[in-house]
Amino acid sequence: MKRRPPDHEPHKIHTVRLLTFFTPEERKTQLADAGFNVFNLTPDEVTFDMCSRAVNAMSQEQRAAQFLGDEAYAGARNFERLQEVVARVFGHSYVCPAHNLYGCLKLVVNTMVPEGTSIAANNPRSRLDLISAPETGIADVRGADDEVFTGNVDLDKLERALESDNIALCAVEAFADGQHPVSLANLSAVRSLARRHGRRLLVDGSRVVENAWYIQKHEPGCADRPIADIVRQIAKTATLFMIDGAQDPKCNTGGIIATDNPEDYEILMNRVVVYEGLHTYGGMAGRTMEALSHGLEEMCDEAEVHWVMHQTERFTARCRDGGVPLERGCDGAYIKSDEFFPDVADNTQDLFSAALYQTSGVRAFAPGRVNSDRLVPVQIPRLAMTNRQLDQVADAIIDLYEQRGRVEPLQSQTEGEWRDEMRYHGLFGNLESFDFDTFPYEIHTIEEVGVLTRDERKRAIREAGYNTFLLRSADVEIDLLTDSGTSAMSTDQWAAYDAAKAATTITNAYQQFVAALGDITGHKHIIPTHQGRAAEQILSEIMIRPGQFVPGNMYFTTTKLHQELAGGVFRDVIVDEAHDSTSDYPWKGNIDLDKLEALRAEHGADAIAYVSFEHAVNMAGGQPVNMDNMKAVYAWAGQHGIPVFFDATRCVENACMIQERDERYHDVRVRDILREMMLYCDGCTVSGKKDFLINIGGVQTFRENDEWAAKARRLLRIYEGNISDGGLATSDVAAMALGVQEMLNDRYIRSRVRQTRALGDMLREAGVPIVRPTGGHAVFIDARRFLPHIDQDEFPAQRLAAEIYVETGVRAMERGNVSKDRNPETGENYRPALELVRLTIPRRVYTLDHMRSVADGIIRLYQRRDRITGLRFVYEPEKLRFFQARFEPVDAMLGRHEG
Ligand code: P61
Repeated sequence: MKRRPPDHEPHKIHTVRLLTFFTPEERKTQLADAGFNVFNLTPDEVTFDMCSRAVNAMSQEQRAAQFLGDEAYAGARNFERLQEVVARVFGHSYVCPAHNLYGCLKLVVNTMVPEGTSIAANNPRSRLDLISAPETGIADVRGADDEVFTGNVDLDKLERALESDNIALCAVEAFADGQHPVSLANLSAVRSLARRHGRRLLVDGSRVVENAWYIQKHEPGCADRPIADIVRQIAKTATLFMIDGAQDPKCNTGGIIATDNPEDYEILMNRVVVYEGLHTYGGMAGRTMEALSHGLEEMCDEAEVHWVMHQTERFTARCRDGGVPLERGCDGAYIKSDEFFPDVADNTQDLFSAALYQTSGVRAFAPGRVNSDRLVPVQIPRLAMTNRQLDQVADAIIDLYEQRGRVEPLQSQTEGEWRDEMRYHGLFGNLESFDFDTFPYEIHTIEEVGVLTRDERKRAIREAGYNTFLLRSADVEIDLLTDSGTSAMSTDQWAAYDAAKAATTITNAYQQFVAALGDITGHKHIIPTHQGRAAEQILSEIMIRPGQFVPGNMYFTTTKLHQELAGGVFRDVIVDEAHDSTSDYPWKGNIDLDKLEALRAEHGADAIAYVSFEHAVNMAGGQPVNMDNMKAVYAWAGQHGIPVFFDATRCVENACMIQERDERYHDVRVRDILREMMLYCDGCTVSGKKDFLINIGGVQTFRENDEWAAKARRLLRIYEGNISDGGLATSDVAAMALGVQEMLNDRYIRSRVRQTRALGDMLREAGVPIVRPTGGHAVFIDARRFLPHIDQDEFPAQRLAAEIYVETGVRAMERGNVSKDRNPETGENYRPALELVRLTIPRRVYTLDHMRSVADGIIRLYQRRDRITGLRFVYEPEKLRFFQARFEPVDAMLGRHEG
């Protein structure tokens, strides 16, 4: 089978870990303090840590497993599970646990390599020689013949060694030194030879998955075999199979030796108590065994393996194409530091590491002994980085290579055996810095997504009545239904979530939230609510007298509903450009002051409850309001004694678009822009589920007015919960207190807004009609122009959202005739000017590769658009019909044949 490289991650991001970027001066200081040895830098001083051991991203299930530790001393449930998984994944009946791979090696050497014997190994530089007794010999039996399987054993050499060298054990490393894979055929031949001589075959499978991928790709007859199958065969071929928990299984530590041989198991089990711990935990915490069990099963997932290896190949190719001297690695590019600095005699590995850190903040460290090697592995932490980040790390290396002549050699100040002991004197070469332009976070945990075939998706959407709200999340591959509550929280937020002390009184979390948001907004009253609509209900009840008008810059469903429930009458006062999907006007969220004034002139100021002023207007396409408009509206309202309330749900995106689009604000931090915006209102309602980077929460603020705040708190007590939480869990308040700070990182918010724009640009360049300019949170497709042959009463946007799902597995949301509903007086559909499909981008969840894949799918659909038909209702609810409505294609026959 010929496989195409995957075009995006086969998962989405569940949790992120924030990254720090440093100025060149900060890096120089930190490097000098570290004695020019990057080993001495803490992770907090590093932007990208290019290491593949113990820093991988886990699945959320694996992370959850870390909270399921049975920490009993003997016979923990976690060990029982580990045994079951080892039997399933490796086919071995016995498991000896150890604290990590070193523990595994020590046990084997200690029990199975008697003094005076030797080990035949395909990696003479593994730790075997260090762990073994001084007189133990290591026979290097690696062959040099095979171009791909460079880790293969030379069978003649092995045979000679077995006959003459008093060999106790044959040791084969899958992907020896991270560079040399072995073939299945070679491994079986080694096993036969070893068996014939009555010797054991020990396989180090810490990188068994990468090795299996090479076998699948290159070994004859293996192309159609699943990775899991190949892994199992490698493991079964070994008499003793060991694996480092912190490598392929993506744990932070742990290790096991698996075997089918009861005598060997007995030997190990009796010795493990000496060095590691009892035979049912072997130096691992119960939680580590649980996470390891999950990791062992997940590591064989076909899509995950192909993604990891695609990243490795892509990264290596980019470095190589940039001229950088390197060798292939199973997990990255291994830089030949001596060729990188041909004129430097000593310490070229540490010189490369120091110079790369100086120019970019990237750390690549070559562990081990001084002068034992010349390679510096630049390894990719499994699943933790995006392709864009990796491309830029490769570019940083290429950049350094181009200015290598300006790097000054290091003078060692210490005599050490190990590289972590070294300290140097250095001179900072006059080097140009590499500036990153990526997400300021790495992936901490990932989340599974639905993977259905096209036929399965056709069935799913039919069963969902052609309504994407009724699809199961498990059937969706890339979920662009909403950016509401779908953000990935950071590890800092999770830590705060976990540590928060719950109470029904004032809490620390509440105080932190009030302090943080008070500082950001300058508003006196900060009142948490369980989400946006709770704040909207409270505000509407306090501020609206029945019959009063509420002018707003386009409606939002819940906002308008609560205004109407309080007896208000909504009036749209947004600028006309907002209703024209083809207008490039940059401030389509602005309020038209003439429309406002006309309303006042006709009915009087007293007839206006307040101005409902939304940032980055959702229904208009995420379109921003400019600062002058906020000022002008507030000034006008002040003159007439009319309050102004922001719907600040997407205030940070709005601030970011002001920074980008208004040259007066190009050099102003988003935080300061937001602070100014917050002057021009009397308070805000916010759905925290968007910009605040949380999964649940909201807030009501008042800038100064104590009376309104007292009324709001009274209603909060009645409808929602405590004044300190608005009905939220204390933990969620704690997460929100951090979210409001993280949202103001300029690098983050710019990458967010640019990601949305990138999707818009890809679609626009291919001719797909979208609302222009692209706003902050979503790309809106103009369904009337995409499907001009479908009448609006046959719901082109609804049908388009359904077809996008069938074509791509992407879930979008209708924002058109179905959402707008019927006019209660005439019973006719409103047929709004904007008949849109919204592709909404969750925060910190998807990458540029996901966006490219979404665009490619929609462009494919656009090419066959004239074969798409409309829909008719088969079920139409009375209120907010878009949530539950069901449809069928108007031409059912045609519908069945489509695509
Ligand atoms: C959304 F189809 N938005 O965009 P709550 N104001 C604004 C919002 O965007 C908003 C709320 C208030 C959603 C969720 C959603 O008909 C729908 O925290 C500008 O959801 O209560 C929510 O905040 C309400 C989608 C809401 C809908 C209602 O996807």
